[in-house]
Amino acid sequence: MNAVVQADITSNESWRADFPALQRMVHGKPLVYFDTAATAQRPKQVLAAMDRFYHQFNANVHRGVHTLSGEATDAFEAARQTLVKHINANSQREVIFTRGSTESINLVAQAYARPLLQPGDRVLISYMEHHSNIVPWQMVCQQTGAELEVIPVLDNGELDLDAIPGLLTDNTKILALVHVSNALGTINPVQQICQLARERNITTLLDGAQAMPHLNVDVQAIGCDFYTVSGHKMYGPTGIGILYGREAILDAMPPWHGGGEMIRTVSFEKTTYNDLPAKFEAGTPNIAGAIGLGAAVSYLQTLGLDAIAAYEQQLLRHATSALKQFDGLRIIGEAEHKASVISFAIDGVHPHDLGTIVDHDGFAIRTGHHCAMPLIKRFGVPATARLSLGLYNTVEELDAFIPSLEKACKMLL
Ligand code: 7TS
Repeated sequence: MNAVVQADITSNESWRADFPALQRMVHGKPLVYFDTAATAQRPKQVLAAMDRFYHQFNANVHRGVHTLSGEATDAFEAARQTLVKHINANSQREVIFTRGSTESINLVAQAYARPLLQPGDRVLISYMEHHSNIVPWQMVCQQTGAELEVIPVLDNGELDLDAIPGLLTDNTKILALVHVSNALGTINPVQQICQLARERNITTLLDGAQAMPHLNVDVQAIGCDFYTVSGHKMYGPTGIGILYGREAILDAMPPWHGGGEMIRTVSFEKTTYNDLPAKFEAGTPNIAGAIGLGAAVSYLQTLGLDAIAAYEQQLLRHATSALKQFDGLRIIGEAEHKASVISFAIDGVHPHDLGTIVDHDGFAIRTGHHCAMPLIKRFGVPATARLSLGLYNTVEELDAFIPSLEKACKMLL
């Protein structure tokens, strides 16, 4: 390893110190948190921003003339503006606060796709989707008579890019694709794929839940129509995320949820709707969550996503080469472009048993199908164990994991 790489690897001590939860012990051992893809830990900057809201200016947004309501509204809208800039949306009208990627995808399926789709139309997804980018489309296909088509995945965990042009037919109306796979770590060439879809007038939605903590995302450069974000996977709070949508499309869509905030006038005869983004934000939003998400974005910007990505890539390489030494261990997903997620299976060892044993050594890993059942089945295993690494993990933690894994295998084999 050269000097530059060494310097990068040891540079995360100050980052790590920002995460209070990492100080705790589990079963008498220091916690090693390898489950960031399920949900990340939060830095104190995010916790402080949310705390400030509740301690100092807790009030509802967009509706009071009083001081606190004004302050809450300003902080809420400032958070939106932070996200607008971060993903390079055109304006605040293109950034809708939702509960996260799941809700964002359901919003598009019900408010955009449902009125559009006709029997015989097609929705194209891929084999590596999280259930939240499968089930909403199955539901809307059942509602409309449209059909679901699936892009295959190759043995190395990459999308079968050669298959895509043939699947973009005249009947294909929507392509919904994950940007970074939660189960394989694969980073898909979304810009190239969105270009192919755009040439055929196919609307594109990207599930960005796992991309946002690892990559600089520029929705205009990618050229997608919709992009979904989950705050809790990018060091922000749970229960908050966004839907990015191109303004012309959002404008033409009917609202999804009805209620306060999304209206301009209401009478029993007729309701008129508010402008974007309020049209899609019925009810009191997760104000503290939005403020926390804004703080998480600012935190990532301060560290720099390029620096984070470079550091995580070193962790990924280190973990991959250490795991490859293991007899009977198979890494599932070895795409050329990967985020710091490693799924593996060990002959004769059930991942759940493995996860339980290493937990006693303080290691939090995820085991199971990772809400991607068709994909895990495609690789011929019932489940995998997954290490998902964040900006706070270290080489020392990875090195400590290997003896724990060895111990678990000795007990289980
Ligand atoms: N899309 C991807 C790619 C995901 O990884 C997840 C959650 C979701 C969508 C859903 O996000 P939510 O914030 O709406 O829940 N993935 C995982 C995981 O890998 N382990 O637990 C949850």
